[in-house]
Amino acid sequence: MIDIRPATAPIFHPASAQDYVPPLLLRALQLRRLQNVVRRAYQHVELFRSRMQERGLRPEDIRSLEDISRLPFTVKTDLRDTYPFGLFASPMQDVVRLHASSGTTGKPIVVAYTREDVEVWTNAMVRTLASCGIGAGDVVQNAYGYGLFTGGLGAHYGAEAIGATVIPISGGNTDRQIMVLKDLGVTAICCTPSYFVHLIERARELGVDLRDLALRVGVFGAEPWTDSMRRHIESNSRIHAYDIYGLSEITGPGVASECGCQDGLHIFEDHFYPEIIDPATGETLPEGEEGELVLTTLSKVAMPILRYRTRDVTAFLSGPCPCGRTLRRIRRISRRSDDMFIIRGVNVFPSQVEAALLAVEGTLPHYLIVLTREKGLDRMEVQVEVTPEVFSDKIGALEELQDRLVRELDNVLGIRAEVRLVEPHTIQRSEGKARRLIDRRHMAD
Ligand code: DLL
Repeated sequence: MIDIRPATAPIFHPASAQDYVPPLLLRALQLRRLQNVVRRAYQHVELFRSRMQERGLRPEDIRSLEDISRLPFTVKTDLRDTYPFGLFASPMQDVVRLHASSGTTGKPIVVAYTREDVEVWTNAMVRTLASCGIGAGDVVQNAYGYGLFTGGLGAHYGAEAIGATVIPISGGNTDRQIMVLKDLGVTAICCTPSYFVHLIERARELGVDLRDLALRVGVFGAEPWTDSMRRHIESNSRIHAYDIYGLSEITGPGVASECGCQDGLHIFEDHFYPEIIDPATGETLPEGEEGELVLTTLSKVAMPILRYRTRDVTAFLSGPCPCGRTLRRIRRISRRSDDMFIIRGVNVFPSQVEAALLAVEGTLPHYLIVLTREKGLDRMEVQVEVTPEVFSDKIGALEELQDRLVRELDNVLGIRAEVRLVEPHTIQRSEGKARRLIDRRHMAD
């Protein structure tokens, strides 16, 4: 049994009233907002207008929510191709904030907010924090990066607006993070899950056991993580670890959040309209089927986005949530469709590797997948750190652990991977999004 501090009584914040609206009212609101946003996109953004015209579509043709499927998709390259301001629907005079997200290649994408957009974003973050059980009186250590990344300022505005005390520490400087956690009576922390795993470990080295502190909630997101990782975090820190989701193109954090039930993330549907499609055909999938999440901003002024293909893979959860929220839930995002790699003909996602590794006792949740090609043959090596106890044990124990991991990976993935056990601290720690995969196969071509 995981020993977790009891949650405080559920917190209801007035901003969360929208989380409980009867579905019929919500649908009516969504339709009105969808019609507005389509009109705005059509009038002010050349790309949306020309794509709609190509389909013979005019804003008045959107008469029901189902009509959304007649609209064209938007993809990441559209944001790159129109860099920097091509998708703005407002003059710069009305834009009060710019953020940017650097992809792995080429130019970043730039996103814009009017004052009203910042208010909507803040409202979504207040509702996110409230659903994670945070309210006035909490002391929130915000270790998401401040800057062009949306995590830092997004969480900051939400935490301030909810009436909590915010410590804007940003990412990095781990020893100072631990001092602050301990000395300033921090009750909630916001950061990536991988960074929190690092904090737990470093705290232990400094003689601090997070289980003894006032910390009771973690608001984790910005990267995929598994339920096994949640169990590791909760049992090693005695906090409730919640998953929050968002992306710069749509607003930043605050698109969806878990509630106290920790069973799926509620989408703030009054601002972000979700669809799940078959990534191959673009067709909308029936409820419960796994596919690509597509989002339309319903309230964005400066940069409305129609049917954005997130590449994030999930499914709608059916049935009402015991928390009483009427907002639809999605399953936690375990992967991106473009995360997948193919090794010897088998499709593999990093999250499957994580689940396999954490199922075996003696490993730490620090791992790296390295793909290489030798004489035309793909090789997959999984480097994983082992606990200091295992590492200092006899050679035999290490070999046995290695065999167990190879077998577990074979079970889960259906292929044989090589496993390299490494000492604690060998794999580079990240202060933000962790890097789990290095693909060196192209170098051999
Ligand atoms: O990561 C916004 C954010 C900040 C979300 C803080 C949550 C907390 P981007 O840098 O634009 O924005 O990256 C967005 O990160 O499309 C997903 O692939 C991934 N992602 C975000 N949250 C989660 C999550 C921020 N909870 C991209 N689970 C998204 C899995 C996530 N993946």
